[in-house]
Amino acid sequence: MDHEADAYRTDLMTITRFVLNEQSKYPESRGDFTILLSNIVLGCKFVCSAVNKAGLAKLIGLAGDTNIQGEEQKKLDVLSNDVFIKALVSSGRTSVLVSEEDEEATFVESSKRGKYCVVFDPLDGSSNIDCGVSIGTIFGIYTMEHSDEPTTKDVLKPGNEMVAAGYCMYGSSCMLVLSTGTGVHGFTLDPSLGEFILTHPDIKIPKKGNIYSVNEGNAQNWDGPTTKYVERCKYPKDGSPAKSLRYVGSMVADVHRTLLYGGIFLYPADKKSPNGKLRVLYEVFPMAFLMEQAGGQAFTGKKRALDLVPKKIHERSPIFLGSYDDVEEIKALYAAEENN
Ligand code: FDP
Repeated sequence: MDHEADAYRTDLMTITRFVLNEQSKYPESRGDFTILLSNIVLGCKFVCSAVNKAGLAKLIGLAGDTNIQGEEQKKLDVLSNDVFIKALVSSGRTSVLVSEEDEEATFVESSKRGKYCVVFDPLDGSSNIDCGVSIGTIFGIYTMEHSDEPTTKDVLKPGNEMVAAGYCMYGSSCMLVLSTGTGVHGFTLDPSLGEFILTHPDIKIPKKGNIYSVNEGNAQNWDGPTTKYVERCKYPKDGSPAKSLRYVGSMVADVHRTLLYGGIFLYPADKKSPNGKLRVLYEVFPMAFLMEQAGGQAFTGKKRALDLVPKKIHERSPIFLGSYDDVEEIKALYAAEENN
């Protein structure tokens, strides 16, 4: 009998146990982060279950539709947002929440406030919802360093000040990938237990990959360095094999594959969107944080992504992230252009 495999199957490292273990390394910790995270996990489980039965429950389609009972249907992303906002407020551990779904930040009422600020996209990849392709939730967490009235300044901070970031991917399995600043760890939802179990400890991105991921339909509007880089992916000059192209069009799915297999994910600026498409606070920063923690890099075309200081909560930025060597190559192309 394979005792080692048996021990693995019976000694289940749930995400809560994992975070409690981490917390025990900090004697001053009072468990606030564990409570916050368990509310995020609850939101992810709810969304996972809603995504799985979206077709059956008629959750797909536009908000404003009415169902057979004449009740208004909530679009899946609106519903997900409601669930996350309520879970985060009721945790009693948050003060400022920024969601992709809400134009304004949410300031938690004083009786329910806590020391964390959470920026999130409750359901990213909305164009893929109705056809059942992988979508996800992305989140980043900051701490408040004061006890004054919370403002948006508490989240308009560089990504390198985040204390944790992660995403949950609703795909062929439901996976939550988390970093609290000490590496990246992946947990897979066991639907029969209703628990996220550690399945991918200490994820490291390969130093170089053979996949590039970009919306090539925008190619006619790209700048010189991006055009040159993608050209090199297809026609390498050094005799190495061409890279494969993979593009789901859901950031979580594309970044997840990049993290596990290596390679590069690009959402560059183009003539139509000079600041790119993806949002700094709840797309670029969390994914850049995870990439760096896994040994990769994240670059905006000008600087390290985590060093950006956003001025608005829904600000956008170009982003190139993935394997260390692949990002190094695009950095060199932008540097060369700057020196011309
Ligand atoms: P979506 O528009 O479907 O919500 O920021 C949202 C996002 O998806 C990302 O998840 C994804 O990487 C990107 O936009 C896809 O954009 P394109 O359709 O322009 O390629």
